[in-house]
Amino acid sequence: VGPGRSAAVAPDVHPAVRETAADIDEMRVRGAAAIADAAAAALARQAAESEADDADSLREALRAAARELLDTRPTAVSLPNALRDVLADIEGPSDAATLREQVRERAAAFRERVAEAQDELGRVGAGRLADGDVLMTHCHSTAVVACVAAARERGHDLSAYVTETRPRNQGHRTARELVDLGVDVTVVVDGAARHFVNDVDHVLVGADTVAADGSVVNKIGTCGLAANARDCGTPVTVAAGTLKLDPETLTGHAVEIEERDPDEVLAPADREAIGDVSVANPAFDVTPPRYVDAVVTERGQFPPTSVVTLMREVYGTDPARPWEA
Ligand code: RI2
Repeated sequence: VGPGRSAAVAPDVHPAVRETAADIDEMRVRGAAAIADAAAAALARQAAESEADDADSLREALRAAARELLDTRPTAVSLPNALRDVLADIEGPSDAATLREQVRERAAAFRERVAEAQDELGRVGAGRLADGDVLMTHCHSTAVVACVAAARERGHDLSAYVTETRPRNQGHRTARELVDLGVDVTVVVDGAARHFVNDVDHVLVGADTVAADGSVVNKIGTCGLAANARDCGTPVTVAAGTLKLDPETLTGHAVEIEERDPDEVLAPADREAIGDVSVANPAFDVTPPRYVDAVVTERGQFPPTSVVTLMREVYGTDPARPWEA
């Protein structure tokens, strides 16, 4: 039983929800946008196939499913934001059939909006890129790839330094996708970022969460990269749709940084060979707004100091927690 997971979990959590939660937990589904999409799809399945035959039991099953999903990765706010959206107004319906249909419709609309937002964000981000530009990126972000794809559609030639992104090497996926888009890619070890950042026109990264003060929570190593970029005068652009804005940070909530398995860093045999060491494996770090030039969203680009206004517009000031009874 993990944090927030009640020992009295409703028995009606659909196996597909448990599978999705395991996929997110073990990073077979990863990247904040993909996590949100998978969570919405799982809730729709829960609503459609739950055995509950009255609205109250269905509500309880949906909340239990939402809590299972939430218990997976604590940092990506796209997950609670997806649950907020799909489960909005679940208190309303008085019969199970109406509630089922409501959740199905909301999940479908949410998934469509997320896909459209990504395309729009790509167009906004492409506006910052010029023909011949050299980028540097870290980890794998579908939002970053969308910006590059839109720039390529405009006929811009681009090259990119892609960091491996230890310990899970998500940079390999970025490299493959950028090569498929016709970008001239150079893969570098994470420690080489400072060596090359002076030669690039933009650092372009994604985000897992953006806080109300414009701080950007992204893959570990992003803050060092952004600080180095600032030192060299290289602009830092963060591609992050409004799904990444954490409305709870408006009310002072801090973003929890996920700590992952030490085995991702050192295999048990290596650890044994080294001797008595601890391993720390935070998945994310926090880049302060002073290192960020622009946050690119589907609603346009913003300086990090304007994120708070956008956040209020999108989520209001009192974010719901529909997974709580
Ligand atoms: P999109 C990833 O985290 C990276 O930190 C990436 O920048 C971010 O999610 C956003 O990804 P992880 O899931 O939503 O690999 O832009 O730990 O795809």
